[in-house]
Amino acid sequence: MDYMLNEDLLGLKEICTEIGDKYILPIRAELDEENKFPREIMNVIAQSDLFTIYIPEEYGGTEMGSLALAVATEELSRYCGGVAVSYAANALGAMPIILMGSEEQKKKYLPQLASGEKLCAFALTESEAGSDAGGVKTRAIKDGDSYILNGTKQWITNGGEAQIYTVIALTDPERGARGASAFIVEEGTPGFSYGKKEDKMGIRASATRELIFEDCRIPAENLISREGFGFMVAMKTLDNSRPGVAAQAVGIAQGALDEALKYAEQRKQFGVKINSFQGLQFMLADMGTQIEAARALTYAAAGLIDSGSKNFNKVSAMAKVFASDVAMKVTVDAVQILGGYGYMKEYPVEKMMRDAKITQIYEGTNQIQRSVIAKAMIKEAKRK
Ligand code: COS
Repeated sequence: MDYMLNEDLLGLKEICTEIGDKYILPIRAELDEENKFPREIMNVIAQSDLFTIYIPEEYGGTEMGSLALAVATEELSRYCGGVAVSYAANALGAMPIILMGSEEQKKKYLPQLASGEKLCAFALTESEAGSDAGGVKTRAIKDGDSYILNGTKQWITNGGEAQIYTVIALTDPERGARGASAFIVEEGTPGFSYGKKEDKMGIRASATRELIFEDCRIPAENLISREGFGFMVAMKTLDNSRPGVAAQAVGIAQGALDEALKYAEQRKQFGVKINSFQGLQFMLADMGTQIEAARALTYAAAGLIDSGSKNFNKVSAMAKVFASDVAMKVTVDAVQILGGYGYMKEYPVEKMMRDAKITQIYEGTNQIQRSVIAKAMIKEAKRK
């Protein structure tokens, strides 16, 4: 698929390959084992200007776009899904400001995020509001020139590591999803603290944590867009970020296929290399074909966003659902090809299998994606 990438994107991919070889590969097993956030790698990513690619030029970014973000996320994910999501979650967190923030908010926050001086996170999910994003309970009550936030956000990627949070809270609970609003909350604001850090099945290098707001007073100017626009901000953010999850899935799957190919070339049984067996060749062929198809759809979705189209939520969801299902299947097959060794922690494929699972769940479960896709298709059919 490299033919789909111009010189800039190939150069970007090469930078990520270098970061992967030099900084991620040697420590990915340790990060996984110890549930350790890759702070040093985030610094390297910042020095390599990778945080700039989704930020507009006038705010310190390089504005390379969604395809560039997908390429970088994919390549980092080939090495470690946990490191890659720690990177990509910054784009998710910054998206509400990029899409709907005021000029003042953009000027204040985006340059710090582009340089990597500060990390960012997006806080929508709560214990009772997962797929039902409109069911959030966190309250934001206007009090003079401030809003006072109360509530708990759950499973926030980069929680406790980021300094800037975009948070969805209800300003008008009577109106349900239409009463939600989006806010910027900075680390260190009195009344804002972190809850427990989660112990996860996969992507263990990434930090997943609760955010607790107890009478947390933030300036009214930290409201993104207008009161009542929070659900829309969240939906638009997710539409934009889902190709990133797809890219993560493609990268994880590619990493697993690379390992399976390497092993099948070295491993001998019955006196021959196991890649000479047709049964195994067919598995490899299907894995490769599925990955290329997922990659093509992911690049198409990201490319559609970059084209300026406003109508990408269906394709965005399609890429996410397809690529994540491929990643799950491919990583399970990679473990199968490595057999007993694949099941052991000495080999990286069991980690890749664990890392792949979340891509079917977060940023909207694959069941929700299918419902988004179907709704869009039915709407389109009615228009014809
Ligand atoms: N872009 C812009 N607006 C959107 C939208 C989108 N993608 N999707 C919905 N909306 C608008 C609708 O047009 C509707 O507006 P009005 O109230 O003005 O009519 C409003 O938002 C409510 O839409 P809807 O009735 O479809 O909302 P639902 O509660 O049925 O939920 C889903 C819609 C399921 C798609 C949404 O809740 C969702 O995406 N859930 C998954 C959330 C998620 O990804 N969570 C992961 C955590 S974040 S890492």
